[in-house]
Formats: sequence, C-alpha cells, structure tokens
Amino acid sequence: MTTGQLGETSASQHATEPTPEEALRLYETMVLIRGVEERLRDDSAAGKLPGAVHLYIGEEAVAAGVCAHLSARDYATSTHRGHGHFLAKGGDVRAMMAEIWAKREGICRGMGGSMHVADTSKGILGANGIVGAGLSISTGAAFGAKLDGDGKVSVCFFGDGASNQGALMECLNISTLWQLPVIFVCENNGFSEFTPAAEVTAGRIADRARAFKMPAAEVDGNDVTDVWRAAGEAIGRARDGGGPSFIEARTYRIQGHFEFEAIVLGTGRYRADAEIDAWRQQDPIARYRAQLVAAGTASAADLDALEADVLSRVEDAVAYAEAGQPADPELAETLMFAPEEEG
Ligand SMILES: Cc1ncc(C[n+]2csc(CCOP(=O)(O)OP(=O)(O)O)c2C)c(N)n1
Repeated sequence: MTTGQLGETSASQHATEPTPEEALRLYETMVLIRGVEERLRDDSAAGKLPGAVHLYIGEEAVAAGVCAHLSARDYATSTHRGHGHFLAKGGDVRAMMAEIWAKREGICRGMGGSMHVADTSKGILGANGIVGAGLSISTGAAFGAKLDGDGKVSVCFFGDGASNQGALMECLNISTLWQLPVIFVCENNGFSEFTPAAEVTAGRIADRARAFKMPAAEVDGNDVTDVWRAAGEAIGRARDGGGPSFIEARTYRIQGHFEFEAIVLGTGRYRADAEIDAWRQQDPIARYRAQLVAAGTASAADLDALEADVLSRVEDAVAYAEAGQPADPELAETLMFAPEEEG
C-alpha cells in the first residue's frame, strides 16, 4: 500500500497482518474464484453457457481482500464482472453456477444470469449490467446502515471505466457530507471494454475522492495482503462512524472483456500479448501461495490439498447447474413486479 494516503482519523483497531487462519481463508477464496472462472471460461468456449460471461481472472485479490472484513449483515454492490464479489461475500457457489446456467435452482431462479447474481439475504445487492449503477445503490445502502446505527457498512466495487460516470461525484459528495459508512473500491484493471484507461481517464482516480477530503489509498490489487490491510482500515473507520473511504486497487484483467470478444474484435487488437504475459507474472494467487509457503503458514502439500478440495466444490456446482431445470419464463412478470394489493 502506498503509505500516508489514508486519513489520520481512524479510531478503529485494525491488524496489519492476517492471522494464519485468515491468510488461508484469503487464499481459499481466491482459489475458489479462480476455479469457478476457469471452468466458466472453458464451458463458455465449449458453447455450453446460455449467455456471455465477464471473467475476473487476475483480479481475485481485490474481492478476497476486501470481503474478508465483511459479514452477511454488511452490503456490497458489484459490477458486470461480479462472480468474484458474489463468492467472496459468501454467496453460494452452486446457486451462482445454476444462475449462470439459467436454471430454476439459480440464486435468482435463472432469470438474472451472470450479470445479475444477487443474494440480498447475505447483503449481496447484486451484479449489474449498468456501468456505475452500484455507486448510488451502495451509497443508499450506506445511508440505510447509518440510520440503523448498528455498525453495518456498504462496499461498492466498480471499475476504472465506471469512475468516469457522473454518479461517482454525487456519491462522493453526499457520502462525505453525511459521513456514510461506504467504501468505494475502484478495480483499476486498465481497460474499459477495449479502450485503455489512459485514453479515457484523466488524472489519478483516487484523487477524485481526495478532492472531497475523503481518505483514499492506492494499493497493489494483485497483493491480497495490501488490499486486505487497506480495506481493514477503511472498513474499521466506517464501522466506527468515521465516514467513507476510497480504495483504488491497481490490477489487470487477464481474460478478454467478455468471453467471445474475439468475435467482436475480428483481427483488431487493443493490447499486446507481452503485456498480458507480464501481468501473468504478477498473478495474485501464485504470489500469495509462494508467500504462504515461505512464511511457513502452510506447506505446498497443504495448499495442493486445499486447491483439490476447492476444485471438487466447483465440479459439484457445475454438476448441480447442469442437472437443474431450465428457468421458467412465466416468472418474468411475477419476479419483476410486486403483486397488486387487494381492494
Ligand atoms: C451505463 C453503461 N454504459 C456503457 C455500458 C457498456 N459497457 C459495458 S462494460 C463497459 C466497460 C466498463 O469498464 P470498467 O468499469 O473499467 O469495468 P471492467 O469491465 O474493466 O471490469 C462498458 C462501457 C454499460 N453497460 N452501461
């Protein structure tokens, strides 16, 4: 984490290192997200999925590091690239997989699909196909949390592209003015669809928050400990009534904007293979695995066993989704509108 950038006002106690148990949970969360995303990548390529998927491969440390500090009572809003946020926030992998496969057993009964996975019972306010829509939803949830007065917080994940939406300014303004318990987490993966951030995004994204005197940190989004530390500080401050914070996590999207982007791009290219390869060397999971082994937190064999266990959960989720019943289109009306009240 770049030091000295978070505000001085935090009254909360926050640890600077995860305990061994917390460290293994961070690793497990990242491995679960990666396992799901790689399986979706393969099933998408095989033509098995009913729609497009936007994958989070390479960005897992952000969701894992932030959500490790949240409970089901807290809120989180997500993006069109939302599987990782859903899983890190405690969403059920079977129910998410069935949703992506458009099955009745899905978390939204198969009517939402990949870009709308949500589970309000766990504070997962939803992935969202509208870029930047989570900003206002999260800020509203934080307002509700503040009125409840019971220490809940709201986290908003959004991309560098979304940081150019006007709604960000409105939300930075009102959350500062009303000292709302919201944490804005910008996942700066360098691209908005096929446009490099440098072509459409002026200045440093975190500076937008600093203009409101909001505590802002810029972290290595491929270093789960760095993310975890900044998030712990920001979330602790919000829980203690210290108001909003902003975290810009610098990371990289290894997969395309969405699977099948090659069909849209044809022979067009928007990034070099060498750039992707360079970022593969910064893989957040491989980096953390090496650190855990070097620190003696776990042996390579322990981590192999953990990975095998997680992958069997992914296989189980796919089998569950495949065996499910197709979504019922008749539900569209009843799920969309509240029933008319009698009299
Ligand atoms: C309001 C709105 N404008 C445009 C789009 C089309 N669109 C979908 S994803 C995307 C790029 C978003 O980039 P970013 O916020 O950086 O997220 P990333 O895909 O990099 O995770 C755009 C422009 C949209 N879905 N919604």
